[in-house]
Amino acid sequence: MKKIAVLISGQGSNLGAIVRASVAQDWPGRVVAVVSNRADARGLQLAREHGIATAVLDHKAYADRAAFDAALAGTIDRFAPDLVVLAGFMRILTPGFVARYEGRMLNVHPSLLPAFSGLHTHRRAIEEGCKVHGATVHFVSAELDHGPIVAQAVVPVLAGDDEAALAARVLAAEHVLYPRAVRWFLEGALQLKDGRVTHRGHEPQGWLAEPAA
Ligand code: NHR
Ligand code: GAR
Repeated sequence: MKKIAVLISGQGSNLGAIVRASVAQDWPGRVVAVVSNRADARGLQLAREHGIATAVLDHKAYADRAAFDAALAGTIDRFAPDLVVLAGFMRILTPGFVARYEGRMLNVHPSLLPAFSGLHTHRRAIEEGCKVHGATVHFVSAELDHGPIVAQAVVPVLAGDDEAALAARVLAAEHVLYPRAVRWFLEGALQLKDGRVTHRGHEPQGWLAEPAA
């Protein structure tokens, strides 16, 4: 059984989607640890309810990013994960940290990369008059939100959408997208070559998200 460590900062709905899918679909891997930089992250409660080990490392308790990342790596490595999953994790990671987990760390970003890297993606997509928006799962590289793209889901931007409405539509799409991408990784279905990711079985890696029921 492969081991997954999930890093969170907030509600952990993507964590929940991954945990549920891993059990329901009997994946060859399970979430064994959830690490948060915030003690009040809702996702920690969810992890405890599933009997998953948790750890909290408050980034404000460390002198700088390098010190935080060193402590974070120490915590993660105690669980010897095969895969590190960022799920709403809000701290930029140092190149040293990223190198340690190269090719085995995924992130879900709430935009169709390379558009809108960074923060406030939904607000920016509305301001630009975009008609579609979405989410991207990518391998994490040292350059923020620029790692090799694994999968993308597209959602419409509807007239009258505010930031919250659009964020909710993207999040629902993430709950399908991210578990699928993580499963592909665990199955060994992903091939990373020359900065591009392909699915060995030629499954589509991008799609229009189903509208929520
Ligand atoms: N680290 C590296 N090196 N590369 C990536 O691709 C990363 C990463 C760390 C996090 C997630 C990312 C996202 O999906 C992610 C990808 C945080 C920020 C940010 O500005 C930006 C992008 C992402 C995560 N964080 C502020 C900081 O100073 C803090 C913001 C806050 O606490 O609210 O670290 O969007
Ligand atoms: C998700 O939309 C994720 O893409 C985004 O935060 C949300 C987390 O939701 N990530 C970032 O903005 C990273 N900077 P969750 O905690 O319920 O999974």
